[in-house]
Amino acid sequence: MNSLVIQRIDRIEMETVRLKLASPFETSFSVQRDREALLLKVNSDGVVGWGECVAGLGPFYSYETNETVRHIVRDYLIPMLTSALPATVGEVVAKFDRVRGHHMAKAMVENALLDLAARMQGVPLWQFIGGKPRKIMSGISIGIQPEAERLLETIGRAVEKRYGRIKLKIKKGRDVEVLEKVRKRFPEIRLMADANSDYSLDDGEHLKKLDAFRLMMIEQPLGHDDIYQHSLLQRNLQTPICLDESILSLDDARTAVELQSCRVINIKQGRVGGILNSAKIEEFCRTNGIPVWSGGMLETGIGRSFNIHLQTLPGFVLPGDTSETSRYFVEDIVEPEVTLDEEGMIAIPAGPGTGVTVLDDRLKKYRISSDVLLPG
Ligand code: OSB
Ligand code: MG
Repeated sequence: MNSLVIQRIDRIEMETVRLKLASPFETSFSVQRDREALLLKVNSDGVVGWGECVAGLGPFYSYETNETVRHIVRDYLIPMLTSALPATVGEVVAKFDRVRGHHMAKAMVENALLDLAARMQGVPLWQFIGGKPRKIMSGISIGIQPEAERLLETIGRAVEKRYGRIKLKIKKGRDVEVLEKVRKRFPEIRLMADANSDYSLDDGEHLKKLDAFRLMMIEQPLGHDDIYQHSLLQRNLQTPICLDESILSLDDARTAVELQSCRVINIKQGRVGGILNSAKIEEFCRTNGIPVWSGGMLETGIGRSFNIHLQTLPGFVLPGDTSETSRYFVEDIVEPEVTLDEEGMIAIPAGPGTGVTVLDDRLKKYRISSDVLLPG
């Protein structure tokens, strides 16, 4: 890990933007029509770094919300950051350990500092975190659709685009019949399902029916904070379980692997407290034969760029939830857009830091609030 020391931070701003989603995104826990994203802009000696928070408006995926993140960042993390300097990003993040939980808040600050430090050094983020330059595989996460025919059309377009795997959101009552239709129409695609904790152990017999559909994995079928019950379910399922919500740290990953609660882990850098923690989990999983992939949270181009750089680490051997920009938003706030090449792969944005540029006019157009945190 890179040891560049950040001497001082001159200015920190927290912004909120609201972007319209290209289409509503329905999961077992909510229907989302737009994305309200919290952004952090840090400035040191004229160099600017950006971070993005993956939290949502309400506490439905995790207990963190944009409002809890504003509070934790403003009242705890920024004071800890400024009193830690001069320091490396790793040293700053270590200070944040004193705050329990609130990983999404920590990740946003860490992201901005990593972007800043990599730009100060003039190197791309992948290099700064010890990755290898390579194209990134791309997967797509499709929300629950009101009509099966619409879903089949959407999958058809994704297959044409050459997405590396298709993930379908499922919930009770919207699972077996849907997957049956999809498998019938698309016998060969790499397919998986994400339940976002909609089931319980009592549904074990029902979930066994999913084994018939040759899914790559089923993501987070049981409790959002459960690891143990997933181990009981995994014993009776052929389909590999992938954990998302319940892996908040390296210790959680260790527990899950030890208990054999899953055979795959979804690493969302925001959920585990940032890129540095993600790299630790990636290394642990790689040395223990657990494939990982990078989850998404409908991030803008800022957050998405961190997910792209993260996937240059060697343990990311499965396509993640990193899709084309146009799949998410009518209009994004950064350049360049994420697009798939003819092979369905994503190129790492070139240039120092994340390599993406936040467009000032777009920021102004979509900004709903802005707060100067430093000088305070
Ligand atoms: O469970 O992976 C999830 C989006 C919001 C909250 C939770 C999840 C998701 C997705 C979308 O599946 C992933 C993406 O950004 O493409
Ligand atoms: Mg998930």
